[in-house]
Parts: sequence; structure tokens; C-alpha cells
Amino acid sequence: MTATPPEVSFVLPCLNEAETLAGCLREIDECIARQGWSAEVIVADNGSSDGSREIARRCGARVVEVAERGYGSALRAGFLAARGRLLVMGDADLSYDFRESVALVELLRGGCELAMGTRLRGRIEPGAMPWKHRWLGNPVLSWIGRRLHGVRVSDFHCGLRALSRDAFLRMRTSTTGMEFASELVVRAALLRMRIGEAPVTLRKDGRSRPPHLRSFRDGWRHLRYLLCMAPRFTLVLPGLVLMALGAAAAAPTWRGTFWVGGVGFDIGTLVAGSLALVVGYQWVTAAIAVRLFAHTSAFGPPSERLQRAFGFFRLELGLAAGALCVLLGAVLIAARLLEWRAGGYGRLDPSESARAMVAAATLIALGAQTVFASFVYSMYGLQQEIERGGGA
Ligand SMILES: Nc1nc2c(ncn2[C@@H]2O[C@H](COP(=O)(O)OP(=O)(O)OP(=O)(O)O)[C@@H](O)[C@H]2O)c(=O)[nH]1
Ligand SMILES: [Mg+2]
Repeated sequence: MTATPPEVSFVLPCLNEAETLAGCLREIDECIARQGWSAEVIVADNGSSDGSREIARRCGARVVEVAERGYGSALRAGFLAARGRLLVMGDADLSYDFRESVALVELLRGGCELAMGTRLRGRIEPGAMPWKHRWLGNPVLSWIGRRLHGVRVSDFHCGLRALSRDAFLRMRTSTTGMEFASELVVRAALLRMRIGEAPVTLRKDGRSRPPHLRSFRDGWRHLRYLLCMAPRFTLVLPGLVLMALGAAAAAPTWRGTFWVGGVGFDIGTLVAGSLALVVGYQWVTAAIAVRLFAHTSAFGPPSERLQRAFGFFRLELGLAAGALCVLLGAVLIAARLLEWRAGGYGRLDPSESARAMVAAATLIALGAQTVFASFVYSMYGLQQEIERGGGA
């Protein structure tokens, strides 16, 4: 092993690619020789049974044997074993031309931390991509990824890409399957890394058996990942919308029937509105907790606005606001009880008595949630103090 590490490490995930692996490795060698790069080639394999590993070794590649199954596990282990400053990844099925990695490496040398190949803005040879991936899966999921994560990446699933080793280590990836391809982009976006893009060609792969990728299972895994990592869109926005709708429904109906034209909205609207208000509030408070806590590994640091808001947050303030809500709810119930007593505990008209009870229950639920959230948020404050050294 040489003392000076190479500049570039090619990492190929491989599962039973005996038909095509040697061809890929030949193209990589050609690329390295033509560019005069100092480079190494790694084949990350988790369980090939068709002689792929032997082929890799025979062609001079280093084989990293990965115990955990999956495309993401293989790449992650390959990247961790790599010694190069720049990592190039690409499939081992001859669907990519590794000679096109030159543009990606140039992007990294120019300061990008992640350089994405894009087939959608490059070239897709006839028969290389099924129509449902070409016109549905790839563009739609990439569009959702761009909207949710604010990145200008046209092809979230391109298998040929490059990233700096340092960027990969900072990403702290965790997925094991095909959604690893989305994870690299999402992590880079959350860590505000510089992302570049270069067109690449997708060829028809050179193997005779079907691909490992399963359209619906893997499509769902990508989508699920994109949604989970975007609490602002999955929790905060729907939560705020629910709260607004809930308040708009509950406010006019909690004192009596509310007429719009000839339609009277009553207790049913009040119950539905109150429920929406409480559920929406829970989503928003949960999302804030997620953003505050998950900053180290999952979502990057909380936004500056959120950090500033927490400069004013005090546990006592949250507890007082929560307690006030609960108290208001209790007063409302007490007032109804007194009225009931004054009437000699007779039969109540539920369309009237339920109104105050729903309003009171809503206030109590919001207050209790505020108390709960305040404790959770103040734990974050304690954690920050520990990180600043105040907890020593
Ligand atoms: N080590 C390892 N490699 C995998 C695994 N799944 C897929 N790969 C490799 O990842 C690359 C891409 O897999 P494909 O099955 O071609 O998936 P795809 O290119 O996204 O999908 P298609 O466009 O349908 O071919 C190939 O080099 C596979 O050998 C896995 O579980 N472990
Ligand atoms: Mg393929």
C-alpha cells in the first residue's frame, strides 16, 4: 500500500454483476490513465455469488465485503474504506460511462462538495430507462425533492456522481437501500453544501438478468425519505393550515349557531374545528421539537429564526402560558357547573351545555400540550448549555 493516498477513489456497488463488472473496471482504468489521476478502485459487494468479487480482484480493484444488505450499505462501506479525497460512485452494470466522471471531478476541484450526474438533462439511450421511470418516477420524485429541500438537482437518482470524502463524513448517512441516492442530496442540502451538476449518458445496461431496483418498493422508499426529512412541509405547514381552519370553524360557533346565508353551523362544526385546532397545534409543537433535537444527525442546524425565537423562550413562560389555558378551560367548566346548580341540577340541553364543554376541553388540551412542549424545548436548552460547556 502506498503511503500517499490517491486523490480519487472510484466506488462501485456490486451485487452479482459478473457479466458487466470487468467492462466497467476497464473503462475506469482507461479514464484514470487518460487523466493521469492518482486513483484507486473499490468494489463494494454484499453477497455476490456469481464470481463478481474474483473478477474485481483479477482486474486490480480492492473488494470491500459488506455484511449488511442493500445498495446504501454497500456504498457507505465503500466510501468509508476509500482513501481518496474525492469519491466517484457509479453502477457496475455498464449503464454509465465512467469516462464522463471527469466533469464531476472537475466540479469538485472547483469547490463543489457534491457533483451530481444528470441523465434527464444529459442523454438517455433508447431502451436504457423504462418509460415509467423516465416520465413518472424520476422527474416526479426529483420535483418533489426540489420543492421539499430547496435544491437545484434535476435528477435525484442518477447513479453516477462524485463527492468529497470530507462531505460524506459530515453527512452521517443512515439509509441502507436505494433511497441512499436521495439521502446524499438531502443531507447535502440540509448542510448547505455546494452542489453541482453535469450531464451524463445513460446506456442500456449490459446484463441479461433483471435489475435489482424494484420500481414501486424503491420509489416509495425514496418518497418516504424525502417526506420524513422535511418536517416543515409534513408537519409545520399542514399543522398551521389545520389550526387556521379549526379556529375559523370554532370561533363563530362556540357561543351559538352561526348562519351563512340559510345554512346554520352549530355544535358539530365546533367539535370538528376544535379537534383540528388541537391536532394542528400538536403537529407544529412536535415539528419544532424535531427541528431542535435532530440537528446533529438528521436535519442540520435549526433555522436562525427558530434559534432566535428560543433566545426568548423560558420554561417558566411556557408553563405559565399552558397553565393559563388550562385555568381558562377550568373556569369555563366551573361557570357551567354553577349555572347547572342554580337550575337545580336538571336535565341539560346538550346542544347548549356541550358548547362550553368543547371550548373548555380545547383550551385544556392546548394548555396541556404547551406545558408538555415547554419541557421538551427546555431539554434542548439544557443540551445547548452542556455543549457550550456550561454543564461541566
Ligand atoms: N452491493 C450491492 N450492490 C447493489 C445492491 N443493489 C444494487 N446494487 C448495485 O447497484 C447498482 C445499481 O443497481 P440496479 O439494479 O442497476 O438499479 P438501477 O440502476 O437503479 O435501476 P435500473 O435503472 O432499473 O437498472 C448496480 O451496480 C448493482 O449491482 C445491493 O444490495 N448491494
Ligand atoms: Mg442499473
